[in-house]
Amino acid sequence: MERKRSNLCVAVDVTENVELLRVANLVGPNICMLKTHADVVRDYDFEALRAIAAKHDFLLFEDRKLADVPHVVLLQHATWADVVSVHIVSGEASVKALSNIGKGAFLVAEMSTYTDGGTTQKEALRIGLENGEYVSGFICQGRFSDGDGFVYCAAGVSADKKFDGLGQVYTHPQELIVDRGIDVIIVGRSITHAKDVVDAARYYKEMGWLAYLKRCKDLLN
Ligand code: S5P
Repeated sequence: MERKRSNLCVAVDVTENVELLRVANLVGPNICMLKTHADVVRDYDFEALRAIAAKHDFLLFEDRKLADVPHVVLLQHATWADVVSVHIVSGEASVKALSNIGKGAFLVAEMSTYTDGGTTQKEALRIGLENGEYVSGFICQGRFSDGDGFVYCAAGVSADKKFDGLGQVYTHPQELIVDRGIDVIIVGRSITHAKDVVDAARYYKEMGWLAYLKRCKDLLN
């Protein structure tokens, strides 16, 4: 994040590999991380994507949302990714099993479409603290712990939309970062479906980073 002065992750939800690589090249200079759903991409070529990630210096986050028993999540795991998302619905055993083969994980503690009022956050934090070498942070809608070294990431982010008509709920980047203590914003269609993808990525990168610096400054005062 510091190296690129960016706390922007772009969610590239497309079905063609050539389109994924095209968008990755366009947004690459402005992002710290790119999020994929590789299972929806036809002819997915992780080596080509890894080369673009190396060129533009960003991490690959495969949003697999692993949620099964240890034996199965070990088969499903995306070893090419720097970080994967993991649900905690099957308990700590699956996270522990993954920690033996994975590089990093974001535990899903809350979603943009649904919150259970904090129960899952509490359990995610407990599992995160127990498995701190593997768990890098959380997917959530707001920070729920301080001083633990975890990265708090939020999706369902847009500066101009509130809903997508299918159940997605959007929150403004400044509210998430300044008011709710989020570190990394995950922006999808507000960038990938913009008229000018490069301009949109630059816009969210600047807004996100300024909001992050403001929060850091507020913390020092
Ligand atoms: O709470 C969440 C967590 C995630 S990872 N809500 C989400 O929407 N996501 C993901 O972020 C979702 O899987 C999709 O890839 C992206 C949101 O895309 P957008 O086009 O709605 O911004």
